[in-house]
Amino acid sequence: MSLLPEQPQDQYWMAKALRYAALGLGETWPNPSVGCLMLTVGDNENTQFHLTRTAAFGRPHAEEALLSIPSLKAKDSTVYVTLEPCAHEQKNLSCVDRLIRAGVKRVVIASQDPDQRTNGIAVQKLIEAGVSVTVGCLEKQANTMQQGYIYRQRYQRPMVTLKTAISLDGKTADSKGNSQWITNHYSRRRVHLLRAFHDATIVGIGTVIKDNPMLNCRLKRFEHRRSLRIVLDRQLRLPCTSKLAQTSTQFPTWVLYRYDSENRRSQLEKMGVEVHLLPDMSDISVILSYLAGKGLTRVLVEGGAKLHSAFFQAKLVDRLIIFQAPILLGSQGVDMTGPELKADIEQPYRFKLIHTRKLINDFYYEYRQA
Ligand code: AOF
Ligand code: ZN
Repeated sequence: MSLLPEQPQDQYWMAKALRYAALGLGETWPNPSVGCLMLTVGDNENTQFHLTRTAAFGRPHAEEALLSIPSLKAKDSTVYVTLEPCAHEQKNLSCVDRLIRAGVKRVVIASQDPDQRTNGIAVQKLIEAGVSVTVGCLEKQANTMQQGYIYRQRYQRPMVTLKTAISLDGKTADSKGNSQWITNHYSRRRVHLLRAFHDATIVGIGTVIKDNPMLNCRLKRFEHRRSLRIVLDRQLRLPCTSKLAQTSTQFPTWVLYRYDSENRRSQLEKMGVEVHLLPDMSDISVILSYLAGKGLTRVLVEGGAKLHSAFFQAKLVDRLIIFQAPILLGSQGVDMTGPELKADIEQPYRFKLIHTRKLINDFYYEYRQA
């Protein structure tokens, strides 16, 4: 296999494709959100670029969408893709065959596809067809952007983001359990964005009973997003009067449960809630592998303390996002984790700070597992 080195402008174009692909996160599962950018030469010799990404629900793929642009002059073009083009044929041609058939001259790939039906095969096919191929352009950035998809392929689990809003003294609610207004408007908008860019938001049933949350994204321009809302509810206690149950035909809602109560199950199903019986709910990794089996690639965990503890304890928090407000809630307030989480200074749960942002009076902190 003979790969060619990067050229001077490659990173510039690939960065554009990556930024565009990132906008599709949360709506393409079970597929990755792939970005595809093609450089063509226009009538007056000027360079033009065309940019597509994987469509909502995963089809059409980015390359297919790009190659169906009317009057596109794909012959002898250069194509940038954030993931190796697929090599498996289903009803239609695979993306790699489409690119070859279109006569593209060069393909620059950020990252190889961990899907065994494609891994390395597409690269080989392109080379054999006489296309110049470069692999690894902005690979690290691509792997971060596509982490959810890569984790589902490699580890059979989605990538996990845990988000919480705390006071200066680390409390998520006051002594009465009130938590609605800890952080400001800007922080809350960011939370809505986070929901939109994840495939699902997960909460424990305790949080649903206490806060009666909606867990959807209510930002203009993102209202069409339909991220799943998932409740971990061992005993199927989700009230039919909860906002989640009441709005489940509008915003897809799943309940994962362990102990059947036929009456409650059929009531919830009639309302539009999807119920999933799991043989074991004590182990977070079992739950995550079940969700990966259903196609989920990125999940957002939003409380409560008990669920946070379980995710931390299982070392299954890939990304931790904290919004911190400049208030004190006192020692009677609710902690971010429950008493189940045991740690000490010799062996703390450690994270690496990768991003901070000031949101007027609040702070946004983003960590990765160290
Ligand atoms: C591409 N371009 O935009 C995406 C790709 O179920 P299917 O047939 O849609 O195939 C899913 C696989 O396609 C997925 O595992 C990954 O290998 C690839 N995704 N490939 O060429 C795209 N989204
Ligand atoms: Zn494809």
